Amino acid sequence: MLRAMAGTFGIPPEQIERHNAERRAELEADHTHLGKQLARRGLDVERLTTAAQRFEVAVPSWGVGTGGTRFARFPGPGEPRDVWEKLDDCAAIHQLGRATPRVSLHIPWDEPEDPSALARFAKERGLAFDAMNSNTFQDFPGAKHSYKFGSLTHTDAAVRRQAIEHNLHVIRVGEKLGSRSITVWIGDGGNFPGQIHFRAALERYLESLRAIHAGLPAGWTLFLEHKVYEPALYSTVLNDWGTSYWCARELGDQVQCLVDLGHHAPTTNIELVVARLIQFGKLGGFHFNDSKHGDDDLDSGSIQPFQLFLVFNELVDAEQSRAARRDPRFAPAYMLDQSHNVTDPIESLLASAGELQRAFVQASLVDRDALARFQQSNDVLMAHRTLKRAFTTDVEPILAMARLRSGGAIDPIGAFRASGYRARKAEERPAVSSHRSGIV
Ligand SMILES: [Mn+2]
Repeated sequence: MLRAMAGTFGIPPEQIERHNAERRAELEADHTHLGKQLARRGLDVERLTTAAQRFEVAVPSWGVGTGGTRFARFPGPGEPRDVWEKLDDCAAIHQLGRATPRVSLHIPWDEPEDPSALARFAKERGLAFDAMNSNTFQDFPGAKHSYKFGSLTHTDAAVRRQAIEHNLHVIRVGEKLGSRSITVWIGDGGNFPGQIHFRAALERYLESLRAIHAGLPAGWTLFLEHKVYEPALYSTVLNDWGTSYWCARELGDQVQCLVDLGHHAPTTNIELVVARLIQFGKLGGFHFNDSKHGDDDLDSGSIQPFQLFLVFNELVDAEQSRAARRDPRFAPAYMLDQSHNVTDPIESLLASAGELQRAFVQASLVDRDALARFQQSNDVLMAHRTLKRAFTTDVEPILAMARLRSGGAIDPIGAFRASGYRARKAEERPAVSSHRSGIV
């Protein structure tokens, strides 16, 4: 269904200007004060504010709909019913937060009938497309073969061929949208010991990925996303970063590893995984979220903000010491991958983009010369405190000033609530009975 541009889209700019006018003087005072404090530490608040303005993370098309658990889903009023309405919500998020100019599409959940029309629609709203996501972890109407026992690693070559063809189709759609990458996550694995021959399944994975890789356009990147468990509960085929690294290396330069924070065992040291992949030249991107117990898909920075900071500490360190990395093109793709079950998805995505930006700016405060000296002299406590000093600095005035200077809202969630956007959408978008939703 090609929906005309019915109704109004976005937040009226004069509302954002009014919101900012009421807060600008206090923000300027806070920003100036923080600038003086940081100057005493040899840091330039203007440089940090500019860096915060440049920070970008993609939002997932499926993230603007209410998520759900395997038990229930509680839809919110005015939630988007199709990909056009999802882009409207993504545009509102970017309008207020100014950190999310790209959308990551999931095919076939958000399959556009006319990709060129969707690309124009997005451009009119100041948006572009990030990595494409293929889905071979569930069956869709009309499919000849079922993925019940696997997709790219299925024992039957015909099922593998169908899954390969789907990925090639997703790449073709992505080309029309201006995307430059595809993320492949599969649900393949086993629920019972003995069900799957571990090594044979991984060989089949590589063989299928080689076929997808052969159809990858020049300039594109293929991201491999690993996951330790779920939906397969005993074993998964691409279970961890080491396996992902080995496969990416086997497949070639256009293939990189993608780290979804929720796809690890609860005690995994994720910042160490990040450092390893940087060192080996294979860190391609992230799916950001947070968790307490497993793949919880909670909002980024909501449970373990220090872990998020430590991940960005590795990223900023790598950015600042180019010689330490093998890959000179180092520019990992950032995307949020969360499920919003009990909050307004727009508010959660605004908050999460802000949390990533915060972790990035805090990591930029780390005194790296001092840290290197403390590490060299084995001054453990001071090395740790050097990181903690950056982590405990309140950089909110930098984030708010970055938003203001980029044309966004000083307090994006406050501005969103005051705008009446959700109530307006609830009138324009009567609820539909069934709604595709999910999270990978
Ligand atoms: Mn993911």
